[in-house]
Amino acid sequence: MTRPNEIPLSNKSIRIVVAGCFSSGKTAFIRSICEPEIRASYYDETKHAAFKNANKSHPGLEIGKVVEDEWTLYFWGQPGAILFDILWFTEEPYVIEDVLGFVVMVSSRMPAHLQSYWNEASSIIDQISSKKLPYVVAANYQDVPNALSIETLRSILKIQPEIKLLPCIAIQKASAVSVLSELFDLLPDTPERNLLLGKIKKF
Ligand SMILES: Nc1nc2c(ncn2[C@@H]2O[C@H](COP(=O)(O)OP(=O)(O)OP(=O)(O)O)[C@@H](O)[C@H]2O)c(=O)[nH]1
Ligand SMILES: [Mg+2]
Repeated sequence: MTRPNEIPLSNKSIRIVVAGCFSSGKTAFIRSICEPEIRASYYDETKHAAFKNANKSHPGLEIGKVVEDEWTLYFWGQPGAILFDILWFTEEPYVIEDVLGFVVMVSSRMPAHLQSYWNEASSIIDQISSKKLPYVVAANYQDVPNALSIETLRSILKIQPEIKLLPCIAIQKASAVSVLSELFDLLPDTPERNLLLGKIKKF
């Protein structure tokens, strides 16, 4: 299994997991980075009777892909449906095998059910931090009126000062790319990392 000191850049096939609560902007983030190459596997609730009464969360796993010279970057969107939590919150090593790191999306909008939403967001951050892999937290929806500030979100979600909590507008490619660059900045300073980081900044 890959560990932070053994980053799989030499594999040329890299997996980055984009996690977060319902509607935190995971799909927007992946689309911004991967368009037009996204290969998403959503179910369309309007066409599948089984999902007719589900909330608007995408129940499917989504995977975006960017090919950059000899590297292929895969972006795995954590399905919003609670049903899939086992994929990410299990101790089974295969789930994070070859994962380079995580981007955790949190919404900067005032949630309707404050405490439960923030509890869920905190729990996702806790789970991911326990994986001992690099991760950044993206404070998404920074463009909406009355977006919560980075400082406020840090305090509400009790995110330690050493963890990167970054302003994000996932529907804007430059913003999503900047968050991704910050994740790569956490990797060991090797020529391969620097080459790939240079390429990512030009996405
Ligand atoms: N204004 C604005 N809209 C955003 C931003 N990020 C996402 N959205 C929009 O918010 C809605 C929900 O975003 P998604 O990317 O679908 O959220 P998600 O986390 O994938 O949602 P689920 O998969 O259902 O859990 C979509 O209509 C997005 O276009 C943002 O930073 N600013
Ligand atoms: Mg989604």
